[in-house]
Amino acid sequence: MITWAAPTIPALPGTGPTVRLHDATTGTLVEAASGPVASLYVCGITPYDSTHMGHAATYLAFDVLHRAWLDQGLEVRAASNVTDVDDPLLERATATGVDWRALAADQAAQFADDMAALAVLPPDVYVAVSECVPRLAQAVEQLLAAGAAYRVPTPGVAGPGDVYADLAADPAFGSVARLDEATMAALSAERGGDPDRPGKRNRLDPLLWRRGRPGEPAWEAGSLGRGRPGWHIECAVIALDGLGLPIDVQGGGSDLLFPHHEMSCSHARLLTTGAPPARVHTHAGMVGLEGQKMSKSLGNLVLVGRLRASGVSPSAIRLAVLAHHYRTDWDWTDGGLAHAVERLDRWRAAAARPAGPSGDRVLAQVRAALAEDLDTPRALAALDDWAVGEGDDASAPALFAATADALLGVRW
Ligand code: 5CA
Ligand code: ZN
Repeated sequence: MITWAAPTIPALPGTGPTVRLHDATTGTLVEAASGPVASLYVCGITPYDSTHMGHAATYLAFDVLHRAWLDQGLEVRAASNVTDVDDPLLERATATGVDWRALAADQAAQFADDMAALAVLPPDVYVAVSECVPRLAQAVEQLLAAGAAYRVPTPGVAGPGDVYADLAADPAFGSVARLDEATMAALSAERGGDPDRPGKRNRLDPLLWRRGRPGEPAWEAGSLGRGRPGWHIECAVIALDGLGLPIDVQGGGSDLLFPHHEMSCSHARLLTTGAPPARVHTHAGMVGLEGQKMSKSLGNLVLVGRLRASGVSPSAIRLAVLAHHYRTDWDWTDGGLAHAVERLDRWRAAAARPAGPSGDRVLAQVRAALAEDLDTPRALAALDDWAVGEGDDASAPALFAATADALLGVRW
């Protein structure tokens, strides 16, 4: 997939401290990168109804991590997928009478345009499912050959059946989210699983390959028969091929911890050495609207594109999001946006002064806040303090502006 133009990042003096992140598996703060090259996989969009503020908040959270890593002096390798072959997208295409490819292409372009406007650093590896079906089919065949997958007859379709992963083949299954059986069953049913499908060995076993039903997109895939890949295998293989395992950080929204990240890690382990595929699992909280999760299925969406079209600046959108700690669940409100617009005005005016309080100090405060689990509310408070403070540091206004731009992607 073609990504979007990278924002320019102003140079800052010195380097930032080591970034530590909350790991969902252990519940502790851990060093986010393991060496001079940090790798990040963020689960990408299913391209319809993009880009809503929940999507934006997730990608902004990991963009702040990306920026903090660069500031730390690390090289960053980032990868993302585009789930352009999946049930909800296909259902939407059918319901609206649009070809699924046209819907996906249109919405992926909207997403790229919004990400560029929001100054989100593009991933180095950006792959859509439709671009890698033969490779995904090969991974499914590998799992079948290893005895880690099995076939379930497909009603009404001749030839080999659908393929499911056999979770019993993976002794480490469950080690990512560490949930009990009942919670796993409930979440699986809610989030794309099919616990009641007859013929499965375990209710949680996830789909790896779905034989083509009439009217559905399908690819010829040798011994698997015509069909399409399941969801979790895409992220396992795109991360494995694009970044190599283990990656440092597996990211996405908190709705993906289970089953998606549990299953994609399970697939990745079984495709490789059995070692943990990601060192750290970190999730952005859910953005809601009037008390409900913002989601395509509920249709309660605030779209970045609509806000931009109404004249809201992308930096104000970034500030409205970054005012919340990335791991909390929060509601998008008009008041929150208005506050962000005011804050941006205050910062712009403060940076236009001939001098201000120490620039080195505010840079150090922002760096320290971000290094501690991306504490953007604390970083914003430090910048607020600078903006209302008095001082005679003539280089501070420029450093203040460069700090906001380089580390938070906020500019004026
Ligand atoms: N294509 C899959 C991931 S492989 C998917 O979940 N797509 S998505 O379009 O539904 O979501 C894209 C990203 O935004 C995911 O990381 C998801 O966790 C995140 N996300 C979705 N809704 C919200 C929300 N309301 N708040 C915060 N993040 C959200
Ligand atoms: Zn994913």
